[in-house]
Amino acid sequence: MAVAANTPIELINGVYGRLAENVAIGRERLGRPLTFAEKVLINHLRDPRTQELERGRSYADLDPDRVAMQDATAQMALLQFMTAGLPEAAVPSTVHCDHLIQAKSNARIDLATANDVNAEVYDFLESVSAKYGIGFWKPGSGIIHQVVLEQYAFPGGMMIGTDSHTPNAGGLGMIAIGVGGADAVDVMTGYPFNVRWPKLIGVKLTGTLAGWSAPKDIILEVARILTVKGGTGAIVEYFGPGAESISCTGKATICNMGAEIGATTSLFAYDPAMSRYLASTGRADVAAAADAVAGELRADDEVLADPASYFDQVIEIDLSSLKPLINGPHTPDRARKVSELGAEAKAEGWPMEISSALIGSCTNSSYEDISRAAAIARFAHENGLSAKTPLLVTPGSEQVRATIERDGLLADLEQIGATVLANACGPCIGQWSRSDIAEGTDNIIVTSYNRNFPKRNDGLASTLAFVTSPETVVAMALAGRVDFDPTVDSLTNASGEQVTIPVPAGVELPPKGFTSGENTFIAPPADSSKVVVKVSPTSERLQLLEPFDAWDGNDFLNLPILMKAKGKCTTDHISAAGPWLKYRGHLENISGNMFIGAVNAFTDEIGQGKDQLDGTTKSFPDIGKHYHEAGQGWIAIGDENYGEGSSREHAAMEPRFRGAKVVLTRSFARIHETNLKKQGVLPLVFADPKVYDLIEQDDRINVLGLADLTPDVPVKCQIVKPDGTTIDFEGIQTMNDEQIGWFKAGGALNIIRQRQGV
Ligand code: MIC
Ligand code: SF4
Repeated sequence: MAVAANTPIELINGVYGRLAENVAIGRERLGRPLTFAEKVLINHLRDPRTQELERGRSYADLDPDRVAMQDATAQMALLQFMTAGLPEAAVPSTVHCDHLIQAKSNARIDLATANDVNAEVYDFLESVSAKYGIGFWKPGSGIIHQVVLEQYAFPGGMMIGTDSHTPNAGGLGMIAIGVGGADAVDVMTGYPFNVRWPKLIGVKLTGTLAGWSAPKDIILEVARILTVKGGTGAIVEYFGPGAESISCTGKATICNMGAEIGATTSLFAYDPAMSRYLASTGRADVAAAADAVAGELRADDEVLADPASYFDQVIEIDLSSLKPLINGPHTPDRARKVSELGAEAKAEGWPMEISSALIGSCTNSSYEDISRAAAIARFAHENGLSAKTPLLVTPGSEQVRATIERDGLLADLEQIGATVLANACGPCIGQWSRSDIAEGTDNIIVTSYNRNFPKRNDGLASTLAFVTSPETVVAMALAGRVDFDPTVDSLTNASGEQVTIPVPAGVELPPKGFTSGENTFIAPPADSSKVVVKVSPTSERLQLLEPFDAWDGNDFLNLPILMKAKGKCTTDHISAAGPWLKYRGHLENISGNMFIGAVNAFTDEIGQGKDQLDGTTKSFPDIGKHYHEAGQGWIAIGDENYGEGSSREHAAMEPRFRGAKVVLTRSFARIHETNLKKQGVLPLVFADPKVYDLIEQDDRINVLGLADLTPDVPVKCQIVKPDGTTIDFEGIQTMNDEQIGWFKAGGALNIIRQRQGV
């Protein structure tokens, strides 16, 4: 299959050609009008006539139009794909090199360094892409989600991506779902993508954004309302008169950060802003095709008139009264108005000075974002102001970088002291070689990113990170303080005058059009028979995968508790990023980070606990290694929303590799729960959350009746106390028959391998 640097119009026409018929089937089967998300989902069902459509209950088999993978997750996804025995990927797929570039000096030097230090991994990804008909975006092309929005996304399409912010493409009306690599392998091997038929949350937007308020403030407000787990199992569909007032890239910002509330995805209906974006990015043909079916690229009128009857939950936000927000630290749902941050910082004893300000990331690095940030910078320079903190800028893509350079926007930012980094994730994922602050020094950073978990940006536990809009970040960089509210406060310039920053005026799309910059795409060759995929057996960064063992048919008895996590335990806590990104293609080496960020509920220590085999205190990864070598299966216990954040399946594969049998929590984040199922680890949820408190360090856990696992029937479990007494409890499991099959086979990949006869 030829994979190009865009989605062929024939593919899009195919999707639109069957849309009306499938929507009619959906309306008839459900006996009611449909929301936009339902239309897109039904149009991608493998069998729209017979699949069950019960929200929050049935599992659906869907056929996405595309797969996208980024370099930090593609390695494991493609190592798994390689063991499946297929000659090429069954659907158009792409790999994007964005996560592995470390930000240290500037774009040119950092990219050259990345090409050098990551050569082995880039060579592997380029050759494995060539071998299996996958498009390859070289380092420097930009962040996966921005490139997908510019090149591949289309209204009414459906894709999956091995990154939790894949829903960014919802800004262009696509159902785009973040998944682990094993889900991508399903689709690339021609099997359907299986996901729970989602619940639907409707967000009605009225009014228009005014003053300093930006699209980012809408999603920060939604995060405040719904919290980090409020979107779990749901698609968030935005509609209402306010929706049309937001640019396509602004919509993408909102959908992108839907990952922070655990939503399956988020999307907006097709509208003129999307059409303008398509035309500006060289896809007027896609806009024309979408125009022809525009009536079905939106919710039915009845739904818009009476949303409460069709959505499981409806939230209404008046954009005209929405004030600029800033969320953090440590969690993206801790919101307050920018104007209130100073008082809160004082009350909490946080530093008042900002140590660094950063704009960019897949959430906020569009032309419009940079143009608003640059407008502030231009004004500041003309009025004798400059940044009082380091200001780091990561453009979202090579196309955005080349265009903002041509249009003088980068120069505007550099004039106030900004440093332009490579078109990559950089400090958003701990790829920030920061030397100005040492561990233990409390300091505040403000970013236009999406996540602000501890240690996420610079690896320092003492950094407090806040997320806000790019324009607010730049204004705060000029002030250098958290108690600055750009909507009312003024700044003193170099000549001692008071300067008030005017409301930043952005430009939705480049008036002279985009310029594509350097060509960074490599299409796979027509004949890949001569391509050799090289993995050195002595490599520290890449390791071929061995299939995991199948379940041995026995109940799990006397499992020691390797780790009981207290409070937030995100995938960053389970499998840290930053320096560990270099081992993303080497399961054994990356297992050295297993649970190093988790807070031990028995001791409050981070990353270490008691080895039950020898009674000593060790790091969690060392305990895992010891249990593995001793053949001792074990269990991990988690709190609420366990596995929040990233799609990285390493957070499931490392425990699996080291012998985890069960992960038992108060609740799971969607992608992580699926990743555990896919790898053959049993995810269970306490039927009674209070049982979590009864589990002590030296207890063991029994998980019984596994031979009779039945969809949705809770599993009988016991806490075994050191004196042999037991406490019975139930573990809820949410597996369907197919997923029970994955568990028994020792992971979904073993089933694919059996089917392929390898
Ligand atoms: C993230 O933002 O946390 C990441 C890094 O992009 C992850 C993917 C990864 O861990 O490689 C995500 O969002 O899924
Ligand atoms: Fe990259 Fe950050 Fe976006 Fe993840 S959230 S894809 S690390 S820019």
